[in-house]
Amino acid sequence: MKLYYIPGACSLASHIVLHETDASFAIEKVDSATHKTETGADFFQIHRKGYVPALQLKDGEVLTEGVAILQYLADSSARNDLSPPQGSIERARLQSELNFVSAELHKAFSPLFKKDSTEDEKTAARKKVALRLNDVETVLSDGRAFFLGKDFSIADAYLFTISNWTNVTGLGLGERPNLIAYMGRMAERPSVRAAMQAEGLIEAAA
Ligand SMILES: N[C@@H](CCC(=O)N[C@@H](CS)C(=O)NCC(=O)O)C(=O)O
Repeated sequence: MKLYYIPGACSLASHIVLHETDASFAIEKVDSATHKTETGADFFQIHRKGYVPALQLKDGEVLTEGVAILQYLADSSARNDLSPPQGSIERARLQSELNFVSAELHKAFSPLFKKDSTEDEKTAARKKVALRLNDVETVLSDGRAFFLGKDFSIADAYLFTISNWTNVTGLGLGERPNLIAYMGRMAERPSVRAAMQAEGLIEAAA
């Protein structure tokens, strides 16, 4: 398998889960400005919408949309603890939180990254992000270690990746002690460190 990624973008969630599964995979960087990959390929020829993540499977099919990629990686892994079984209420809760991160948190950040956003759009985006992060803080305030409870799931890879954008946008995590502690725990997870190192976001341990 090959993951097309932009360093620190939402594709980091898929990258983290690839490390969780011990799958055999390669990564290829995409330049967000030129849409060329690091081997010189035109990324639009690989994924017509031109955005990451895109996961090229062994048979050549290119799977897109982060939530679908995360679920596919969990379901096709030898590990059975990255996602609850199909048909269970726990699985439905996972889908609920994956959709929350995708539609409510991830997309709330978008105006902060667009060059042509107005100041009003950016102010509204900051408010929306704050509202969504407050909700995450409420969820984590019962002392749970992970987003869905006591166990790591694919939702954590996605929540960590998007919440980490509070760094690059200068928003910070604010007065959210549970989220701050959660982000600290996640940042120490070997899969998170491995993916972040490979994307050049953090240095390798000395
Ligand atoms: N709906 C897509 C959105 C993916 C997306 O927003 N990708 C961004 C990075 S986080 C991207 O590739 N932007 C560059 C571009 O659109 O050219 C998903 O959830 O996978």
